[in-house]
Amino acid sequence: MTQELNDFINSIGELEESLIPRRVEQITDDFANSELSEAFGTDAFADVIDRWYGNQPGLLWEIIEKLRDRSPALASWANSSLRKLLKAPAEVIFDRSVLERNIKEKNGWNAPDEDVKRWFSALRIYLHTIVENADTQAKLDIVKQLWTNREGIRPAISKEWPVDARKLVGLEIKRFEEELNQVLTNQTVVVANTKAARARAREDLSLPGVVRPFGSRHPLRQTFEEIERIFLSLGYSVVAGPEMETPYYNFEALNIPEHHPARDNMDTFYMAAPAGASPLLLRTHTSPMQVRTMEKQQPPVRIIVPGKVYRRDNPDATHGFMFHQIEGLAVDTGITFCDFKGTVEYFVREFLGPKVKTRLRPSYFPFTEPSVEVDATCVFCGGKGCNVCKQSGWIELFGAGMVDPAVYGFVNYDAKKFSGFAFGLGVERLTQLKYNINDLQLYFQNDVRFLRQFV
Ligand code: FA5
Repeated sequence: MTQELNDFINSIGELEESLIPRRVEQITDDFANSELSEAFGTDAFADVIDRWYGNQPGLLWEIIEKLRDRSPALASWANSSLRKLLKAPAEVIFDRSVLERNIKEKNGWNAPDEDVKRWFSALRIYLHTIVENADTQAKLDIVKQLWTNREGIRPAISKEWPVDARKLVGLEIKRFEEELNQVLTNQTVVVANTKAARARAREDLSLPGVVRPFGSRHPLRQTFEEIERIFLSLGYSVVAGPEMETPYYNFEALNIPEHHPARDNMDTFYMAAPAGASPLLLRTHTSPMQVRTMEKQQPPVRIIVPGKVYRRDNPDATHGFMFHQIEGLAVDTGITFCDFKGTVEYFVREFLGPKVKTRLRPSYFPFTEPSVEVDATCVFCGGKGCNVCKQSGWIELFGAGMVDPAVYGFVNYDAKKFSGFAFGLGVERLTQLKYNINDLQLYFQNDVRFLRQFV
């Protein structure tokens, strides 16, 4: 039985869960009906009790704990069903059929005192064993309930004694209960002291404190916040726009008609649309918010638009299929190219440092005219020429330009009265330049060895 039982206990972790209750019940029945019954009345009884209920952790507690580890459902099943196992010794000791036989054989209740005493001393062995081996208050509570509950041992053994035996049994129960309470109280103190001692043993005030690592902001978030701070200080406001756009806002209203070659390098992901509805796409840049903002308000406009954009680009060291941009737009009366240049220079100096110089190179965007690429002197070599700037001394920063009057036509602005400029910053690119990061994919891999450098 013991070997079989040990095998069962060891296998609880792997057994199919639905089979476990049946198996535990079977073991409990076998135990109560054979091992325990056979041992009762012999010297082996104390040993059997000790093996099952004492003998830290004891087979009983071991089964309960294994079931608890296994699943909450088994834990709650175990709590109720193992009560049977806990009651088993008391049932064996006070087996009614044995008592009845005793009465019959002795022709009435004539010499049972030693028997009654023997039963209570067996009960004493049993309950004392589990109390003394209970190492938590929860286990002690289980024992207390086991004695006093409606379904517990005391009610079960208190009833239906022959008149002649009642006095002695009543006395034995009373004596036993006092003793049990005493043992429970003692063990409660032992458990509390052990717990406190364990806690004390763990506390070593001379040890250095535990350093809890703080999280930190992602480098891209830091760039966003830095750029937002710079433009907020110039009187810009921050607005957000939808990542799912219509082709109209993403292209047409920005002066990029269908079949215009400028769409080629901005291929993206299109959503299926219901028949007749205009398809939606993942925006390829933050520029659609220029149009959406101007549709809603008349100048003066000074906004920046941080956000995610998407393109059908293959991921590599300088490209992602998802990346971040910050759009800028300023429209008012009398805004000139000089204002544009001054703003760009101020931004670059604030972002990359006072020593950095800027230059503008002619470029092309359908929604700005003239269009430029803004370059900065290389932050790594100070303009002397190095690997990063391919010996040119300059690094390309972002595209920009004066808003093309054609765009004003889409938003009902008077192109004769208003003028302005726009720019589109690639956040990954600017962060790469600022911190000399050679691979854009690092931003998205969540490797703490990389991220920790930006704390
Ligand atoms: C544009 O997207 C324009 N909307 C910018 C603009 C706005 C111009 C307003 C004029 C006025 P472009 O396609 O060059 O431009 O992209 C802008 C920046 O996004 C690039 O400089 C680059 O830093 C970044 N970028 C472009 N494609 C990728 C990509 N696949 N992965 C990461 N960054 C990218």
